[in-house]
Amino acid sequence: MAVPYSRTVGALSAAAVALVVLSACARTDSPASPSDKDTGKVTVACGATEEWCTAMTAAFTRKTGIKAEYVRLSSGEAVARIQAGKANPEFDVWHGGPADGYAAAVAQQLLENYVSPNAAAIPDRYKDPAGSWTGVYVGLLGFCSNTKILAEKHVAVPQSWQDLLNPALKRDIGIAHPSTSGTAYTAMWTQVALHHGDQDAALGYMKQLHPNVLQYSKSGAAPAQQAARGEVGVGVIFSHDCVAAQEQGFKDLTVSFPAEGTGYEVGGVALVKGAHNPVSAREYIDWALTAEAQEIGPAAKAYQAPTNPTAKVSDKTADLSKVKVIDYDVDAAGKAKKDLTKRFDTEVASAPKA
Ligand code: S7P
Repeated sequence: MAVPYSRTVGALSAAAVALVVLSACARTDSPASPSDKDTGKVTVACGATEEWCTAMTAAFTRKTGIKAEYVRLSSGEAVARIQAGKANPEFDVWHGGPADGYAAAVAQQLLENYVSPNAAAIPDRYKDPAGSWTGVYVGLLGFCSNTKILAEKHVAVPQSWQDLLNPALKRDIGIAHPSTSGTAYTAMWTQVALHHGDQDAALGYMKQLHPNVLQYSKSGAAPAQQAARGEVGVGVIFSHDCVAAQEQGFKDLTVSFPAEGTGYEVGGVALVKGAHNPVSAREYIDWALTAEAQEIGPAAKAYQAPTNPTAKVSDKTADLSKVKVIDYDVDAAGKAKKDLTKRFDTEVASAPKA
């Protein structure tokens, strides 16, 4: 039987009202309120590659008509910039970069909770239940080796954290500085986890590694380029950044993972406290959690695993189930970040100058 038009419209309207109510209920924190001012644009502190940040902000604008700008910042820089703008925020959203940086920002009250209705699709292990950050991708820490350089030194591709301490690798390792780089802090916290929470022992490992480090870069992905150019034999980076460098034509690069277990990142997205454009910012966050947004990565040579289980996964993305990972406590890592990086600055190496 044909359903009368008025009943169809009535049913649709009721469904629409229910959807609005449901979505309002889902936004348990920080709902858009009539007092929310918004100029219809969004400024993003973006923690991944320039190419990814450009692709993401452009796609968001295409989808919503909301103008989006970004500034690419390493994790420590993002926290410092958001902190510096606390009274008059420069950014509306932080997107990309390991979630422990977000947890560190929460400790400084720099983020506002926002539970996006789309966060329901994201597995619990990839989001803060209160909505201070929500995961958009997962990346594995690994070793990016230049096989030609290692062969010249008669050193095998490293298969463990212990292998990196080989004296034959003196000044032959590239790693970023944990004060500026979220990647390097992931490496630092991985040591804490591997040493059962003993921060002294973790710093002890970093001190042992120090003579093998050529230099501490500001940004986490830089050691992929150092390894690609043959300046170092091994870069300690997120494995997808090594894959991206291989794609640029650096065929001597190879990825390996440490047998003891490796750390991983959950790349986040979050609303900046006091954002000037909170309505557009929430819309950006909602969008960043969709499969559509998370499928953009590979087109920008970014091969992290999406957190949205319905997003297609690139065949260049590492299979998380095949790599031994440590139990990475994002919250604990974030809370410890300020003190631990300060200790690294004084006990191991000072942070790189801008
Ligand atoms: O290149 C993509 C990516 O590895 O960049 C972020 C990485 O931590 C670089 O930022 P830092 O300079 O702070 O280390 C990751 O979130 C992302 O997967």
